[in-house]
Amino acid sequence: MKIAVLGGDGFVGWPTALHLSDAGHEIHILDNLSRRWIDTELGVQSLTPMDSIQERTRIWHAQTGRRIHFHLIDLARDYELLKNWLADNRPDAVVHFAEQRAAPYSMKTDRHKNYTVNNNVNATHNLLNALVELDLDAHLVHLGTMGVYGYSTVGAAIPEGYLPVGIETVAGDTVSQDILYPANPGSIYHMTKCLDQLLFQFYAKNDGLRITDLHQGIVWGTHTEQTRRHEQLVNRFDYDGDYGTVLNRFLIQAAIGYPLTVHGTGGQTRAFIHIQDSVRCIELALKNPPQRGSRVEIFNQMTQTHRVRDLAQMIAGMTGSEVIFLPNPRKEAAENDLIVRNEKFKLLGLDPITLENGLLSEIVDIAKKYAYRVDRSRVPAVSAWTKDIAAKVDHDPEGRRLKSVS
Ligand code: USQ
Repeated sequence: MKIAVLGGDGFVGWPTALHLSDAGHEIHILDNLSRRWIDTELGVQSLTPMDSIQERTRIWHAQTGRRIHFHLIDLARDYELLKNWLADNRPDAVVHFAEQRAAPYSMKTDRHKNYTVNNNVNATHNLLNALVELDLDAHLVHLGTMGVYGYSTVGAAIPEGYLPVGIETVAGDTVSQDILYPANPGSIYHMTKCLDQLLFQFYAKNDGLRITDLHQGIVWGTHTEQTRRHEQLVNRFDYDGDYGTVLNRFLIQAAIGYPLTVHGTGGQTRAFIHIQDSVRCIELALKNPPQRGSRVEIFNQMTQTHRVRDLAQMIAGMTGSEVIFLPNPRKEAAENDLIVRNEKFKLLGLDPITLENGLLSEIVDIAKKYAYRVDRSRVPAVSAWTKDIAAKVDHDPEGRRLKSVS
């Protein structure tokens, strides 16, 4: 297949582009390189040394003989460029990662809220609009988030996208319907993915677009089979307070002798998936497109759930690190349970990678290898969800220590 990978320079986009290229597909990355600009804005860099996208694709070609093509396009702002590219290239499938993906970044200031909404919603809408305008029947696979559901704790399993409901009619009968699971976003970033869902629902219904939405959990790990092949194919690894996600942050913190930073009681339960499984799921989704005219296909792209404090204790047990409980900069439930249905990918053949000491140690080793690149002052998570919370959160991590356990 000819596949456009939108946002193919990012944390999941890059290993996906390599995985699909390795599987024999013709890959075109469309990216505005905004993630690299945001690193510059925040004064941080990936733990792993990343080459330019052109250099990365050159090395991939030298290693495998396969070409990955790169096109510098801003999907949210350059509608005509995007439309012309799609018209000229007519891909069979489009994988859409091209959104600002960090919840803390989206909550930093009013400017960051505006940027995240404008960028994410416009990128998605421009793409859908162009597909319709060009009569392009490409299968659209979008990377969504488990966060659209809001980590429900009602004691029932979260279904894969749709909730069967009974609605009482005026005649007193009960009519059954499947509705999108009620959206309950916890940040501006998560809210944009809820808005994406509605855009998809409309365009599938109105124009018959074939769309798959992947509700992904928190990704951990860094390498895939392809990124291991050469030092310069390495994936990015974020550890800073805005872009670093919880498990990867704990692993780098363990590697540099920084206390593991649990927010609140650490009773938050979240869904997780290894980066290798993430790219496999995208390939499985591409192989199983919905029929034209059918509703949006939704998968829960996660393999395990874990409580944040259990993860911290597990890594502390492996590495001897200290765990600290910090005032939570986010507005979120202090404790929640999370039961998630995820049979659909398993039925398609996914054999999940689970959290094991071996794998975690391997990542601590990567973290140790590049520990010299870490700026410790960028480790604290200081983006607060409300002005009230901001007033209470001391930005000095040592000063924020409430209670520590070893
Ligand atoms: N947390 C800590 N300590 C830290 C960092 C985070 O206790 O040092 C806690 C947070 O308060 C939160 C949980 O860990 O309760 C998860 O935070 P996270 O930063 O790992 O994940 P999140 O902000 O939810 O976002 C990430 C990705 C996002 C994706 C989402 C999937 O950045 O793109 O959509 O995970 S999900 O969480 O399932 O919504």
